[in-house]
Amino acid sequence: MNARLDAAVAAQPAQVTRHDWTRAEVEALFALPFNDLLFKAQTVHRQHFDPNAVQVSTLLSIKTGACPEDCKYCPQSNRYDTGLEPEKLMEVQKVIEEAQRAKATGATRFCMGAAWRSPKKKDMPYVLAMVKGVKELGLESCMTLGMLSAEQAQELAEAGLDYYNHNLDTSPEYYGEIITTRTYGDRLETLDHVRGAGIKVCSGGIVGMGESVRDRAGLLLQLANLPQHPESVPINRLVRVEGTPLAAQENVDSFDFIRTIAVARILMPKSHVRLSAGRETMNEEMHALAYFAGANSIFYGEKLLTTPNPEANSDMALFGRLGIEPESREVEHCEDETDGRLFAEVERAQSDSLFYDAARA
Ligand code: SAM
Ligand code: DTB
Ligand code: SF4
Repeated sequence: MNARLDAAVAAQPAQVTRHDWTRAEVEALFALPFNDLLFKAQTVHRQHFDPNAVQVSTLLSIKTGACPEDCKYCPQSNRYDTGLEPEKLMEVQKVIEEAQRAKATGATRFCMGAAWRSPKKKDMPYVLAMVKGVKELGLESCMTLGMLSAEQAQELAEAGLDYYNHNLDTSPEYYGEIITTRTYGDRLETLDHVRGAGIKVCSGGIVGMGESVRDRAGLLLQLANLPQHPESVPINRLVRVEGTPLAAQENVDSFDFIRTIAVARILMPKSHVRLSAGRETMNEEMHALAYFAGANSIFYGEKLLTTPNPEANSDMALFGRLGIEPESREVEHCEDETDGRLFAEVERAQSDSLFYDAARA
Protein backbone atom coordinates (compact mmCIF):
# COMPACT_ATOMS: atom_id res chain seq x y z
CA MET A 1 0.00 0.00 0.00
CA ASN A 2 1.40 3.51 -0.70
CA ALA A 3 2.07 5.99 2.11
CA ARG A 4 -0.79 8.40 1.26
CA LEU A 5 -3.33 5.58 1.29
CA ASP A 6 -1.82 4.20 4.51
CA ALA A 7 -2.33 7.56 6.18
CA ALA A 8 -5.88 7.92 4.87
CA VAL A 9 -6.83 4.49 6.17
CA ALA A 10 -5.14 5.09 9.52
CA ALA A 11 -7.23 8.25 9.90
CA GLN A 12 -10.44 6.21 9.80
CA PRO A 13 -11.83 5.00 13.13
CA ALA A 14 -10.83 1.35 13.61
CA GLN A 15 -13.61 -1.07 12.79
CA VAL A 16 -14.41 -3.45 15.64
CA THR A 17 -15.92 -6.83 14.92
CA ARG A 18 -19.56 -6.56 15.91
CA HIS A 19 -22.26 -9.17 16.41
CA ASP A 20 -25.09 -6.82 17.26
CA TRP A 21 -25.94 -5.28 13.90
CA THR A 22 -29.49 -4.03 13.58
CA ARG A 23 -31.72 -4.45 10.55
CA ALA A 24 -31.95 -0.66 10.24
CA GLU A 25 -28.16 -0.32 10.10
CA VAL A 26 -27.81 -3.03 7.46
CA GLU A 27 -30.62 -1.64 5.31
CA ALA A 28 -29.05 1.82 5.62
CA LEU A 29 -25.80 0.42 4.21
CA PHE A 30 -27.67 -1.06 1.24
CA ALA A 31 -29.33 2.33 0.68
CA LEU A 32 -26.06 4.31 0.52
CA PRO A 33 -25.05 5.88 -2.78
CA PHE A 34 -22.92 3.31 -4.61
CA ASN A 35 -19.66 5.25 -4.35
CA ASP A 36 -20.12 5.92 -0.62
CA LEU A 37 -20.79 2.23 0.02
CA LEU A 38 -17.78 1.11 -2.00
CA PHE A 39 -15.50 3.63 -0.33
CA LYS A 40 -16.61 2.44 3.10
CA ALA A 41 -16.17 -1.22 2.15
CA GLN A 42 -12.72 -0.63 0.65
CA THR A 43 -11.66 1.31 3.76
CA VAL A 44 -12.74 -1.53 6.05
CA HIS A 45 -11.09 -4.04 3.73
CA ARG A 46 -7.74 -2.26 3.95
CA GLN A 47 -7.87 -2.24 7.74
CA HIS A 48 -7.83 -6.04 7.84
CA PHE A 49 -6.48 -7.43 4.58
CA ASP A 50 -3.92 -6.90 1.90
CA PRO A 51 -6.21 -5.20 -0.67
CA ASN A 52 -4.30 -6.82 -3.53
CA ALA A 53 -4.50 -10.45 -2.44
CA VAL A 54 -7.24 -12.93 -3.33
CA GLN A 55 -7.52 -16.47 -1.97
CA VAL A 56 -8.18 -19.23 -4.52
CA SER A 57 -10.10 -22.46 -3.88
CA THR A 58 -10.98 -25.28 -6.27
CA LEU A 59 -14.26 -27.18 -6.11
CA LEU A 60 -14.94 -30.84 -6.88
CA SER A 61 -18.27 -32.62 -6.86
CA ILE A 62 -17.51 -35.91 -5.09
CA LYS A 63 -21.11 -37.14 -5.37
CA THR A 64 -23.30 -35.69 -8.07
CA GLY A 65 -27.07 -35.38 -8.47
CA ALA A 66 -30.07 -37.43 -7.27
CA CYS A 67 -30.38 -35.29 -4.14
CA PRO A 68 -33.64 -35.74 -2.20
CA GLU A 69 -33.83 -32.06 -1.16
CA ASP A 70 -35.95 -29.52 -3.05
CA CYS A 71 -33.72 -26.41 -3.17
CA LYS A 72 -35.31 -24.52 -6.07
CA TYR A 73 -32.02 -23.18 -7.42
CA CYS A 74 -30.23 -26.51 -7.55
CA PRO A 75 -29.50 -28.61 -10.65
CA GLN A 76 -28.75 -31.60 -8.40
CA SER A 77 -32.20 -32.02 -6.83
CA ASN A 78 -33.96 -35.20 -7.99
CA ARG A 79 -37.22 -33.22 -8.20
CA TYR A 80 -36.19 -31.29 -11.30
CA ASP A 81 -35.29 -32.55 -14.74
CA THR A 82 -32.04 -30.77 -15.47
CA GLY A 83 -30.51 -33.51 -17.60
CA LEU A 84 -27.76 -34.08 -15.05
CA GLU A 85 -26.30 -37.60 -14.99
CA PRO A 86 -26.15 -38.72 -11.33
CA GLU A 87 -22.87 -40.17 -10.09
CA LYS A 88 -22.02 -42.28 -7.05
CA LEU A 89 -19.53 -41.19 -4.40
CA MET A 90 -16.17 -40.84 -6.15
CA GLU A 91 -13.34 -43.18 -5.24
CA VAL A 92 -10.94 -41.76 -2.67
CA GLN A 93 -7.93 -42.17 -4.96
CA LYS A 94 -9.66 -40.25 -7.77
CA VAL A 95 -10.47 -37.40 -5.41
CA ILE A 96 -6.82 -37.21 -4.34
CA GLU A 97 -5.74 -37.13 -7.98
CA GLU A 98 -8.12 -34.23 -8.62
CA ALA A 99 -6.72 -32.45 -5.55
CA GLN A 100 -3.21 -32.95 -6.92
CA ARG A 101 -4.30 -31.39 -10.18
CA ALA A 102 -5.89 -28.45 -8.35
CA LYS A 103 -2.68 -27.94 -6.40
CA ALA A 104 -0.65 -28.01 -9.60
CA THR A 105 -2.80 -25.24 -11.08
CA GLY A 106 -2.33 -23.13 -7.97
CA ALA A 107 -5.34 -23.62 -5.70
CA THR A 108 -4.55 -23.48 -1.99
CA ARG A 109 -7.87 -24.90 -0.77
CA PHE A 110 -9.69 -27.93 -2.10
CA CYS A 111 -13.47 -28.00 -1.53
CA MET A 112 -15.39 -31.23 -1.93
CA GLY A 113 -19.17 -31.12 -2.36
CA ALA A 114 -21.75 -33.89 -2.18
CA ALA A 115 -25.40 -33.78 -3.26
CA TRP A 116 -26.66 -35.16 0.03
CA ARG A 117 -29.26 -34.09 2.57
CA SER A 118 -26.64 -35.28 5.07
CA PRO A 119 -23.88 -37.92 4.96
CA LYS A 120 -24.87 -41.50 5.81
CA LYS A 121 -22.91 -43.57 8.32
CA LYS A 122 -21.57 -45.82 5.54
CA ASP A 123 -20.18 -42.80 3.65
CA MET A 124 -18.19 -41.34 6.54
CA PRO A 125 -15.04 -43.57 6.29
CA TYR A 126 -14.58 -42.57 2.62
CA VAL A 127 -15.15 -38.91 3.29
CA LEU A 128 -12.69 -38.95 6.20
CA ALA A 129 -10.09 -40.66 4.00
CA MET A 130 -10.55 -37.89 1.41
CA VAL A 131 -9.90 -35.20 4.03
CA LYS A 132 -6.74 -36.96 5.20
CA GLY A 133 -5.47 -37.42 1.64
CA VAL A 134 -6.07 -33.77 0.72
CA LYS A 135 -4.32 -32.61 3.89
CA GLU A 136 -1.33 -34.82 3.10
CA LEU A 137 -0.90 -32.88 -0.14
CA GLY A 138 -0.49 -29.71 1.92
CA LEU A 139 -3.78 -28.23 0.74
CA GLU A 140 -6.43 -26.71 3.00
CA SER A 141 -9.50 -28.93 2.98
CA CYS A 142 -13.15 -27.93 2.81
CA MET A 143 -16.28 -30.04 2.55
CA THR A 144 -19.95 -29.40 1.95
CA LEU A 145 -22.03 -32.51 2.54
CA GLY A 146 -25.35 -31.18 3.84
CA MET A 147 -26.52 -31.29 7.44
CA LEU A 148 -24.10 -32.70 10.03
CA SER A 149 -24.69 -34.13 13.48
CA ALA A 150 -22.34 -33.07 16.27
CA GLU A 151 -20.68 -36.50 16.06
CA GLN A 152 -20.10 -36.26 12.31
CA ALA A 153 -18.60 -32.79 12.73
CA GLN A 154 -16.30 -34.17 15.41
CA GLU A 155 -15.16 -37.02 13.14
CA LEU A 156 -14.41 -34.58 10.33
CA ALA A 157 -12.48 -32.35 12.73
CA GLU A 158 -10.41 -35.31 13.90
CA ALA A 159 -9.59 -36.20 10.29
CA GLY A 160 -8.17 -32.68 9.96
CA LEU A 161 -10.93 -30.87 8.02
CA ASP A 162 -10.18 -27.14 7.94
CA TYR A 163 -13.49 -25.68 6.66
CA TYR A 164 -17.09 -26.78 6.34
CA ASN A 165 -19.39 -25.00 3.90
CA HIS A 166 -23.05 -24.80 4.78
CA ASN A 167 -24.97 -21.83 3.44
CA LEU A 168 -27.94 -20.06 4.97
CA ASP A 169 -28.79 -19.22 1.34
CA THR A 170 -31.24 -16.36 2.02
CA SER A 171 -33.14 -14.54 4.79
CA PRO A 172 -35.23 -16.53 7.27
CA GLU A 173 -38.31 -14.75 5.83
CA TYR A 174 -37.69 -15.74 2.19
CA TYR A 175 -36.25 -19.18 2.92
CA GLY A 176 -39.60 -21.03 2.72
CA GLU A 177 -40.01 -19.87 -0.90
CA ILE A 178 -36.83 -21.70 -1.85
CA ILE A 179 -36.51 -24.85 0.28
CA THR A 180 -39.13 -26.85 2.13
CA THR A 181 -37.26 -30.07 2.99
CA ARG A 182 -35.09 -28.59 5.75
CA THR A 183 -35.57 -25.57 7.98
CA TYR A 184 -33.51 -22.48 8.62
CA GLY A 185 -33.12 -23.78 12.18
CA ASP A 186 -31.62 -27.03 10.81
CA ARG A 187 -29.01 -24.97 8.97
CA LEU A 188 -28.12 -22.94 12.04
CA GLU A 189 -27.82 -26.15 14.04
CA THR A 190 -25.32 -27.60 11.55
CA LEU A 191 -23.27 -24.41 11.74
CA ASP A 192 -23.30 -24.77 15.51
CA HIS A 193 -22.04 -28.36 15.28
CA VAL A 194 -19.28 -27.34 12.88
CA ARG A 195 -18.17 -24.49 15.13
CA GLY A 196 -18.44 -26.70 18.22
CA ALA A 197 -16.07 -29.23 16.65
CA GLY A 198 -13.49 -26.50 16.02
CA ILE A 199 -13.83 -26.53 12.20
CA LYS A 200 -13.76 -23.15 10.43
CA VAL A 201 -17.12 -22.07 9.09
CA CYS A 202 -17.85 -21.17 5.47
CA SER A 203 -21.40 -19.84 5.13
CA GLY A 204 -23.10 -17.40 2.81
CA GLY A 205 -25.94 -17.33 0.34
CA ILE A 206 -27.32 -16.69 -3.11
CA VAL A 207 -28.34 -13.39 -4.69
CA GLY A 208 -30.82 -13.32 -7.58
CA MET A 209 -33.51 -15.76 -6.48
CA GLY A 210 -36.24 -13.12 -6.60
CA GLU A 211 -35.54 -11.95 -3.06
CA SER A 212 -35.87 -8.31 -2.03
CA VAL A 213 -33.09 -6.04 -0.78
CA ARG A 214 -34.64 -6.55 2.64
CA ASP A 215 -33.99 -10.29 2.28
CA ARG A 216 -30.36 -9.69 1.28
CA ALA A 217 -30.03 -7.54 4.39
CA GLY A 218 -31.75 -10.30 6.39
CA LEU A 219 -29.27 -12.94 5.18
CA LEU A 220 -26.22 -10.80 5.99
CA LEU A 221 -27.71 -9.84 9.34
CA GLN A 222 -28.03 -13.53 10.27
CA LEU A 223 -24.42 -14.25 9.29
CA ALA A 224 -23.00 -11.14 10.94
CA ASN A 225 -24.83 -11.71 14.21
CA LEU A 226 -23.66 -15.32 14.64
CA PRO A 227 -21.61 -15.65 17.86
CA GLN A 228 -18.53 -15.84 15.62
CA HIS A 229 -18.43 -14.64 12.02
CA PRO A 230 -17.91 -17.36 9.40
CA GLU A 231 -14.26 -17.31 8.31
CA SER A 232 -15.49 -17.52 4.70
CA VAL A 233 -18.65 -15.92 3.32
CA PRO A 234 -19.50 -17.12 -0.21
CA ILE A 235 -21.78 -14.77 -2.10
CA ASN A 236 -23.24 -16.67 -5.06
CA ARG A 237 -25.04 -15.08 -7.98
CA LEU A 238 -27.78 -17.53 -8.95
CA VAL A 239 -26.69 -19.81 -11.81
CA ARG A 240 -29.97 -20.20 -13.68
CA VAL A 241 -30.14 -23.85 -14.69
CA GLU A 242 -32.72 -25.08 -17.18
CA GLY A 243 -35.21 -27.40 -15.49
CA THR A 244 -34.97 -25.81 -12.03
CA PRO A 245 -37.92 -23.69 -10.84
CA LEU A 246 -35.65 -20.61 -10.84
CA ALA A 247 -34.43 -21.07 -14.42
CA ALA A 248 -36.42 -18.11 -15.73
CA GLN A 249 -35.53 -15.79 -12.85
CA GLU A 250 -34.46 -12.34 -14.00
CA ASN A 251 -30.71 -11.75 -13.71
CA VAL A 252 -29.92 -9.71 -10.63
CA ASP A 253 -28.67 -6.20 -11.36
CA SER A 254 -24.86 -6.17 -11.33
CA PHE A 255 -24.63 -3.15 -9.03
CA ASP A 256 -27.06 -4.72 -6.57
CA PHE A 257 -24.85 -7.81 -6.51
CA ILE A 258 -21.75 -5.67 -5.85
CA ARG A 259 -23.63 -3.88 -3.06
CA THR A 260 -24.21 -7.25 -1.35
CA ILE A 261 -20.46 -7.97 -1.46
CA ALA A 262 -19.70 -4.52 -0.04
CA VAL A 263 -22.20 -4.82 2.82
CA ALA A 264 -20.86 -8.30 3.67
CA ARG A 265 -17.34 -6.85 3.79
CA ILE A 266 -18.42 -4.06 6.17
CA LEU A 267 -20.44 -6.30 8.50
CA MET A 268 -17.82 -9.08 8.66
CA PRO A 269 -14.54 -7.18 8.34
CA LYS A 270 -12.20 -10.08 9.10
CA SER A 271 -13.93 -12.75 7.00
CA HIS A 272 -12.92 -13.78 3.53
CA VAL A 273 -15.81 -12.78 1.27
CA ARG A 274 -15.94 -15.14 -1.70
CA LEU A 275 -17.08 -14.07 -5.14
CA SER A 276 -18.63 -17.46 -5.63
CA ALA A 277 -20.97 -19.02 -8.25
CA GLY A 278 -22.19 -16.97 -11.19
CA ARG A 279 -18.87 -15.53 -12.35
CA GLU A 280 -19.56 -16.76 -15.89
CA THR A 281 -22.11 -13.94 -16.16
CA MET A 282 -19.69 -11.28 -14.86
CA ASN A 283 -17.32 -9.40 -17.12
CA GLU A 284 -13.82 -8.30 -16.10
CA GLU A 285 -15.04 -4.90 -15.00
CA MET A 286 -17.57 -6.50 -12.68
CA HIS A 287 -14.90 -8.78 -11.24
CA ALA A 288 -12.69 -5.74 -10.61
CA LEU A 289 -15.57 -3.92 -8.87
CA ALA A 290 -16.26 -6.98 -6.70
CA TYR A 291 -12.60 -7.09 -5.61
CA PHE A 292 -12.75 -3.37 -4.87
CA ALA A 293 -15.92 -3.90 -2.82
CA GLY A 294 -14.00 -6.37 -0.63
CA ALA A 295 -14.31 -9.78 -2.26
CA ASN A 296 -11.03 -11.58 -1.56
CA SER A 297 -11.64 -15.19 -2.49
CA ILE A 298 -12.81 -17.04 -5.61
CA PHE A 299 -13.51 -20.54 -6.85
CA TYR A 300 -10.82 -21.17 -9.37
CA GLY A 301 -10.97 -23.77 -12.15
CA GLU A 302 -13.24 -24.42 -15.09
CA LYS A 303 -16.05 -26.11 -13.16
CA LEU A 304 -18.00 -25.35 -9.99
CA LEU A 305 -19.90 -28.48 -8.89
CA THR A 306 -21.91 -29.16 -12.05
CA THR A 307 -21.89 -25.83 -13.91
CA PRO A 308 -19.09 -23.95 -15.73
CA ASN A 309 -16.75 -21.40 -14.13
CA PRO A 310 -14.26 -19.07 -15.87
CA GLU A 311 -11.00 -20.66 -17.06
CA ALA A 312 -8.15 -20.47 -14.55
CA ASN A 313 -6.01 -18.70 -17.19
CA SER A 314 -8.48 -15.85 -17.58
CA ASP A 315 -8.62 -15.34 -13.80
CA MET A 316 -4.84 -15.25 -13.62
CA ALA A 317 -4.65 -12.87 -16.57
CA LEU A 318 -7.09 -10.51 -14.83
CA PHE A 319 -5.15 -10.78 -11.55
CA GLY A 320 -2.08 -9.79 -13.50
CA ARG A 321 -3.75 -6.78 -15.09
CA LEU A 322 -5.16 -5.63 -11.73
CA GLY A 323 -1.94 -6.23 -9.78
CA ILE A 324 -3.69 -8.81 -7.62
CA GLU A 325 -1.69 -11.68 -6.19
CA PRO A 326 -3.08 -15.03 -5.08
CA GLU A 327 -3.08 -15.27 -1.32
CA SER A 328 -0.73 -17.87 0.09
CA ARG A 329 -2.05 -20.68 2.25
CA GLU A 330 -2.53 -20.38 5.98
CA VAL A 331 -1.12 -23.86 6.61
CA GLU A 332 2.58 -24.04 7.37
CA HIS A 333 3.87 -26.96 5.32
CA CYS A 334 4.57 -27.28 1.60
CA GLU A 335 4.34 -23.49 1.06
CA ASP A 336 6.95 -23.33 -1.66
CA GLU A 337 6.05 -24.95 -4.98
CA THR A 338 2.37 -24.13 -5.35
CA ASP A 339 2.78 -20.50 -4.42
CA GLY A 340 5.83 -20.27 -6.65
CA ARG A 341 3.91 -21.71 -9.59
CA LEU A 342 0.96 -19.42 -9.04
CA PHE A 343 3.11 -16.31 -8.78
CA ALA A 344 4.92 -17.35 -11.94
CA GLU A 345 1.55 -17.69 -13.67
CA VAL A 346 0.50 -14.17 -12.59
CA GLU A 347 3.87 -12.76 -13.60
CA ARG A 348 3.56 -14.37 -17.01
CA ALA A 349 0.08 -12.89 -17.38
CA GLN A 350 1.42 -9.50 -16.32
CA SER A 351 4.24 -9.56 -18.82
CA ASP A 352 1.93 -10.89 -21.55
CA SER A 353 -0.38 -7.94 -21.05
CA LEU A 354 2.57 -5.52 -21.07
CA PHE A 355 3.84 -7.07 -24.26
CA TYR A 356 0.37 -6.81 -25.77
CA ASP A 357 0.09 -3.10 -24.88
CA ALA A 358 3.56 -2.37 -26.21
CA ALA A 359 2.81 -4.07 -29.50
CA ARG A 360 -0.35 -2.05 -29.94
CA ALA A 361 1.26 1.26 -29.09
N1 SAM B 1 -25.90 -30.62 -0.63
C1 SAM B 1 -25.16 -29.81 0.25
C2 SAM B 1 -25.99 -28.67 0.81
O1 SAM B 1 -26.86 -28.19 0.16
O2 SAM B 1 -25.71 -28.28 1.93
C3 SAM B 1 -23.89 -29.25 -0.35
C4 SAM B 1 -23.82 -28.80 -1.79
S1 SAM B 1 -24.82 -27.42 -2.26
C5 SAM B 1 -24.68 -27.49 -4.00
C6 SAM B 1 -23.90 -26.00 -1.73
C7 SAM B 1 -24.44 -24.64 -2.04
O3 SAM B 1 -24.27 -24.35 -3.40
C8 SAM B 1 -25.90 -24.36 -1.78
O4 SAM B 1 -26.20 -24.14 -0.45
C9 SAM B 1 -26.12 -23.11 -2.61
O5 SAM B 1 -25.89 -21.96 -1.83
C10 SAM B 1 -25.07 -23.23 -3.71
N2 SAM B 1 -25.72 -23.43 -5.01
C11 SAM B 1 -26.28 -24.57 -5.48
N3 SAM B 1 -26.83 -24.39 -6.69
C12 SAM B 1 -26.60 -23.10 -7.03
C13 SAM B 1 -26.95 -22.30 -8.15
N4 SAM B 1 -27.64 -22.78 -9.17
N5 SAM B 1 -26.55 -21.00 -8.16
C14 SAM B 1 -25.86 -20.50 -7.12
N6 SAM B 1 -25.52 -21.20 -6.03
C15 SAM B 1 -25.89 -22.49 -5.97
C1 DTB C 1 -21.00 -22.18 -2.43
O1 DTB C 1 -21.45 -21.25 -1.72
N1 DTB C 1 -21.03 -22.20 -3.75
C2 DTB C 1 -20.45 -23.41 -4.28
C3 DTB C 1 -19.94 -24.10 -2.98
N2 DTB C 1 -20.44 -23.26 -1.95
C4 DTB C 1 -20.15 -25.52 -2.77
C5 DTB C 1 -21.39 -24.21 -5.11
C6 DTB C 1 -21.95 -23.47 -6.27
C7 DTB C 1 -22.74 -24.41 -7.08
C8 DTB C 1 -23.25 -23.80 -8.34
C9 DTB C 1 -24.06 -24.75 -9.14
C10 DTB C 1 -23.35 -25.99 -9.60
O2 DTB C 1 -22.22 -25.91 -10.14
O3 DTB C 1 -23.91 -27.08 -9.46
FE1 SF4 D 1 -29.25 -31.13 -2.57
FE2 SF4 D 1 -27.48 -29.36 -1.73
FE3 SF4 D 1 -28.65 -29.12 -4.14
FE4 SF4 D 1 -30.09 -28.67 -1.97
S1 SF4 D 1 -28.30 -27.49 -2.65
S2 SF4 D 1 -30.72 -29.92 -3.73
S3 SF4 D 1 -29.21 -30.15 -0.56
S4 SF4 D 1 -27.26 -30.72 -3.50
